[in-house]
Amino acid sequence: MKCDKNTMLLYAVTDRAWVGKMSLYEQVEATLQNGATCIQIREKELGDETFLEEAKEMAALCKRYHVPLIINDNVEIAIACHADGIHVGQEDMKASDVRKRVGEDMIIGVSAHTVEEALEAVENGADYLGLGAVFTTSTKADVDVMPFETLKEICAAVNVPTVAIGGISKENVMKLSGSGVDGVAVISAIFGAENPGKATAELLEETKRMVCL
Ligand code: 3NM
Repeated sequence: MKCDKNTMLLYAVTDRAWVGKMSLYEQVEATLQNGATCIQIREKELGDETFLEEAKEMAALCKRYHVPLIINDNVEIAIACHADGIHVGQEDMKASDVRKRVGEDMIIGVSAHTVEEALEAVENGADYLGLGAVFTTSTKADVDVMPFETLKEICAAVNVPTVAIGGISKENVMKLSGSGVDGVAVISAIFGAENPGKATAELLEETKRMVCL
């Protein structure tokens, strides 16, 4: 499966910091029921065995909703759970090395912060780009806020789908209008919400307005 720009529309990235009243599985199912177009499992602390168990469950869940599952950073887990894709940052494996390991069919996403990084990632075989942080965020440490102009320049410079990330909420998503991004990736706006399903539905409506759907 290759990456379609509609897949980027509302891209939900998990964070178990918000697990409490609902399990991560329940949170993800609620987002799927309310229109998330892509799910990324992002686990920074979990051991490989537990991560793989979770990834397999999530892969089966996403398949039921016909929504692609992307694994953050861990190529071996992505292969083992038959994920649709893998997402890597600038400090992780290069897209060209990931491609050698995962084969032609898996979606490869790469985080980029400048036009140079974006062009290099595409050259190396990225199927989509994650661009951020577009707003200040407390979810990830040490991220710089990307000027709107840079976001716009990157979107104009590349021929792959793009998704904005970082501090995006239903209140500010319209500020990305005119940037050229195909959608938004969020953590706290969905997983930090009291009701992740409702938060997904509301953000989806605003995001559709932002990309003029
Ligand atoms: N990557 P929230 S910002 C995982 O700029 C991640 O590359 C970023 O979380 C980047 O939606 C970020 O809660 C955190 O702000 C996104």
